[in-house]
Amino acid sequence: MATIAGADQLAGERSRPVYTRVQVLGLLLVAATLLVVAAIAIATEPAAAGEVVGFIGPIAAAALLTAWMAWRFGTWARIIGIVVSLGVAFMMFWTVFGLAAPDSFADFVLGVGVPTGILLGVGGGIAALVAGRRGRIQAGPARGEQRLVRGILVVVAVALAVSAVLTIFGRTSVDPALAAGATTVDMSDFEFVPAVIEVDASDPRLVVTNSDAFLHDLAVPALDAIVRVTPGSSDLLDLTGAAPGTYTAYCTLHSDTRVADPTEAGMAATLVIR
Ligand SMILES: [Cu+2]
Repeated sequence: MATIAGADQLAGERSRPVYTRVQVLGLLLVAATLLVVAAIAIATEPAAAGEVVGFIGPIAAAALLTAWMAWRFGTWARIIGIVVSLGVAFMMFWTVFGLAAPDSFADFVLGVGVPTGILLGVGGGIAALVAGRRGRIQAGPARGEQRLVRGILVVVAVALAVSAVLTIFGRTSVDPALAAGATTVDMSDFEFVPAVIEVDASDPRLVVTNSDAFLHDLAVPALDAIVRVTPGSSDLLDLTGAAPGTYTAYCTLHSDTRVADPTEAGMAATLVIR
């Protein structure tokens, strides 16, 4: 009897419902994406890295653990895989906006990897549960499933390669002749430097440089002005004609523009036009 039970167990380990592979791939894609972005953050934003890794690390660990469980165990582990995927979707829904920024590699990696991983984690999990109930079990990878997995990985790899090229070769700088006399603002470690930007009303032009690996912008909603600056780029924001006064400048991607106080709003600064 013991031998038969052992053989059953062995068979159970080797054969899984079809689409289990897809769910595991989804969870691994989420984890891999987050680890890549954590590595970029550690390498390029030392001051902000702790915060980024503190947020990303536990989610990546949960995705990895769940991927292993969905691979190793049965129905309950696939349900946990679906729940964890939905949890990641809830916490990281904003990553999808990165799809709009192929010229900012770190943002685009998140935009491609996390939503794709979530879709596969949920979709693959549900399909595996249904297949398991219908007794559609396989010992090795089914051909259709294998093709799907390979196709997704190729599309992701091509998209990331294009993004890397756009990020590196799409960098912009401001002509030194145009930059002469303008006020410089740096975006570094998810902060504006200086935190109080002072300009003269006679020449309120800003040369805004993004020193981070993530996309930023500088927006002054009260003046209806915005400039988007990709990683490693500099761009000019011309505020000529703006009335003297004190304004709040935001990175709309990393702040709450409804908060007027720049010290409370996230990535924001005070702009003084004299
Ligand atoms: Cu920003």
